[in-house]
Amino acid sequence: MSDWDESTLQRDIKTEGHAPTYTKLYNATYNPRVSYHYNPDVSKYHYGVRHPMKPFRLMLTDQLVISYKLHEQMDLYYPRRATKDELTAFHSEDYVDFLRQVTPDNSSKYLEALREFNIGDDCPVFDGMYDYSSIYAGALLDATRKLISGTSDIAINWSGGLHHAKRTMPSGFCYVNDIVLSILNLLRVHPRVLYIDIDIHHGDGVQEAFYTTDRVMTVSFHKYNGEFFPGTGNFDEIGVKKGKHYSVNVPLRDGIDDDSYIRLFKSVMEPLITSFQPSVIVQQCGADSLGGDRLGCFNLNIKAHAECVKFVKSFGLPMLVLGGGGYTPRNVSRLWCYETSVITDVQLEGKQVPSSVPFRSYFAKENYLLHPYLGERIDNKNTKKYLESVRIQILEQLRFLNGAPSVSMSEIPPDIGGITEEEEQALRELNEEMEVNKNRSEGGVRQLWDEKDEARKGELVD
Ligand code: V1D
Ligand code: CA
Repeated sequence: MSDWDESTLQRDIKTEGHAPTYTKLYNATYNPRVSYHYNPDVSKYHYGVRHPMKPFRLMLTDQLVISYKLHEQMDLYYPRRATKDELTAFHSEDYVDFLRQVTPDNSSKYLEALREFNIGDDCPVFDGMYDYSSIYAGALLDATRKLISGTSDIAINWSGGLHHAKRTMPSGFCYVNDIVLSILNLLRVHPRVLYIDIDIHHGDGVQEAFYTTDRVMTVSFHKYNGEFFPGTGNFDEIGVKKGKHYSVNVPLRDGIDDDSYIRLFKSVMEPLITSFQPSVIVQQCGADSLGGDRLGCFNLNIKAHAECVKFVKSFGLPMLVLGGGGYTPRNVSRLWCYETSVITDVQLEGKQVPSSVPFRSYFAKENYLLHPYLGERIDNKNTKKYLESVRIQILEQLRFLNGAPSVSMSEIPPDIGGITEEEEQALRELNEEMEVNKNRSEGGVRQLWDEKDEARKGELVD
């Protein structure tokens, strides 16, 4: 497709409909099976007119993905909702019951509970709030099952990534913490889970849930000045007990640019992945770290954000890719569509979004470009000296890791449901084998895990 002058030339939509929308890039070494998990019902919910979280951005994203025909490169799933039992694997029963029962019409009967459960401007009671939460959580559990069964190498759920929700309360637009639910499931089969969060806000809910364990390493890049929501995420939050050193925080100032962000991201993540040796990676790709975001204050362009996803993918580990924040819907959808193309190894054709995109007028402001320039809008307060000190402090923290912790599978979390009987049986066998071998050296255990990862692919069918 050419980059034509919109004002003088008529689009020939019929001809354009046959033009290729992407070129497949063949990768000789790694061709992951990618699955895409999207329940269109999630985009129908509404937090309220003045609220910045707009679930319809998910519909816009899906429409771009489909218009570029990226569905041809993935297995598509229409996931079911999460059940109450699945939600209470992390959340308290009282809180889940409250979410199920309260509505805008009956909320006056729940005044005390509204206070107790931190309901307010950020997390209002809106129509269908429980259904919305169980839809996005169900989508991530579906994606997680595909990874666990070994039938996907990378599973995408742009509706997930609501990283602030706590066990007994919502926080920062997040009611249910789908990420924690997903990681609890992954821990049943994976010795070490790495969680990476590039939303501009600190991934506090996920960090808190796994603060005492060395089996989940959480890493969040975010704006930090002690006041910016949620106010946490300084260097000194490193985890406690067994989890000490397994929470990593990268506090950034306003206005960080593409080159500095990518350089810092790679220079931290490369040694971290090599040292922790995760067997699976969950990446939250909040789009509010883009330049021009309604709530954000960084200067990142879409390609820089996506470079972080590409870099993580290059390690060839099973991966869950999630959404998160993002408050300029047209940029959110451009980003997540482009990241879908990076994950599926295709190059999108043309500079403008396809003419077949419904709601194409949303992209008119930047002449329909897929990659509008989003940089240099905010003064960059991250000096070279500051970024170097951030890098050094984090590398210093990584020195305490002493390689990957070996794992006794007796440490798996309590039954959390959502796994089939067949998978349970395969897991029992794996755990028994692990017990037999628990006196092996650390290197041997790691090798055993590799062997088991291979075995699991055949044993666990979806
Ligand atoms: F601007 C608003 C208008 C209406 C309602 C809320 C907001 C708003 C903007 N920023 N709320 C915030 C943040 N809250 C506060 C607190 C309220 N004060 C008393 C302090 O500053 C919350 C920002 C949440 C960000 C969520 C997220 O992007 O990290 C996310 N990730 O996944 C899903 C959401
Ligand atoms: Ca973050």
